Amino acid sequence: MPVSPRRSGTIHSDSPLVTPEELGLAVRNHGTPLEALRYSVTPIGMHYTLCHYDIPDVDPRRWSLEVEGRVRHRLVLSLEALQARPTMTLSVTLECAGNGRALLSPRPISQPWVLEAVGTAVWTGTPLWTLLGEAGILAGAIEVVFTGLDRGVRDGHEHAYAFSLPLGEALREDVILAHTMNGQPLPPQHGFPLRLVAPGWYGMVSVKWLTGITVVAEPFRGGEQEVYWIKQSEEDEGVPVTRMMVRSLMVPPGIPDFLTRRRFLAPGRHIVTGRVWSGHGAVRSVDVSVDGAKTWHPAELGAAESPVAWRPWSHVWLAEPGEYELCCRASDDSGHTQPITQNWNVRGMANNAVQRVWVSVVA
Ligand SMILES: Nc1nc2c(c(=O)[nH]1)N[C@H]1C(S)=C(S)[C@@H](COP(=O)(O)O)O[C@H]1N2
Ligand SMILES: [Mo]
Repeated sequence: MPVSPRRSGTIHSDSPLVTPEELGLAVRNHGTPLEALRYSVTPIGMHYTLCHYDIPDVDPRRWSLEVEGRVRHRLVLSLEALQARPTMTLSVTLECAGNGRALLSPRPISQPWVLEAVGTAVWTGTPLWTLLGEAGILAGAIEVVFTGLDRGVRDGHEHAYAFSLPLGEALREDVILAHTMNGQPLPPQHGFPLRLVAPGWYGMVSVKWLTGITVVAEPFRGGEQEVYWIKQSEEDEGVPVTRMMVRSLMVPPGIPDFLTRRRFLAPGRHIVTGRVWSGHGAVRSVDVSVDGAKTWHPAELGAAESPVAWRPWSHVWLAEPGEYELCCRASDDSGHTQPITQNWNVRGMANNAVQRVWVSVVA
């Protein structure tokens, strides 16, 4: 019995074999290959993508964005009107809250991310706070709900993809209504013609195919919001998934075995490289281990393209013949350090445990 019976929520599996449903999701939603961590800006097509339902077919001439709810003036904007507004451009690292989920045991059955659900793009669009300012926020407003054009069914309920931000977070100067990704119109899978980009937060709130912005006076519990809770059990009240936990990843060194991805490397001096980011403040350090997280060596940190984009790191490794388990571990200014073992939770959210890469150094 690989799959445990469904109680009220998420199904889990102790089996190393993925289910046909997980395979179906994995082929629709691809990750960023880890060797692409070499690019400070992930090329379009290599950037991970997650679409819960189907990618909607959007006619940009008929599409519009509506701003409504607890606002003085309801606004309806065409794509042309949005493109004509003042723009900002920012490099932003987005990570899916489910990144690392498939490494948990038992594994929550959902999109089976290993470690590749992260990427950095240069987003251009109009700052959200200016639009909310024009609409005029009324007293009592506490959250802003973002609704996409895509619809689906979850636990028997049909709904549009929607997610909210607390009002204060929505009014931050770096939140973008983006129509351009890496200098090109948004590709269909990344939200054409318009998406939200909320830097520092896990990806679920950066709503694609955005069509509605609703300012509300009650906590929003619709759309996908209920899914994004960190709970120890189905009965646990839990805490909402919000900003990205600190994480570092390395480009696996050497060359891989086709199936196992175990690495092979010649002895000598190697520069191990990777990227590091956090949604909870500046990154403080990255450490590298070659003995499976027993001993650590500080890595060198490079500069980020923006305060909300990942930073490069590197570490010189004098590799002698033998078997190694490489790990990287980061800390941020909020006092968080990546855990060495998994922090399990029911839905497999925000698992930022250290990456492990097995390397054979052979002449
Ligand atoms: N409308 C809509 N927006 C969405 C999603 C979705 O399925 N529908 N997926 C979310 C999730 S879970 C993530 S991690 C990011 C992924 O963005 P990307 O596909 O551009 O990398 O988009 C978010 N925005
Ligand atoms: Mo996600």
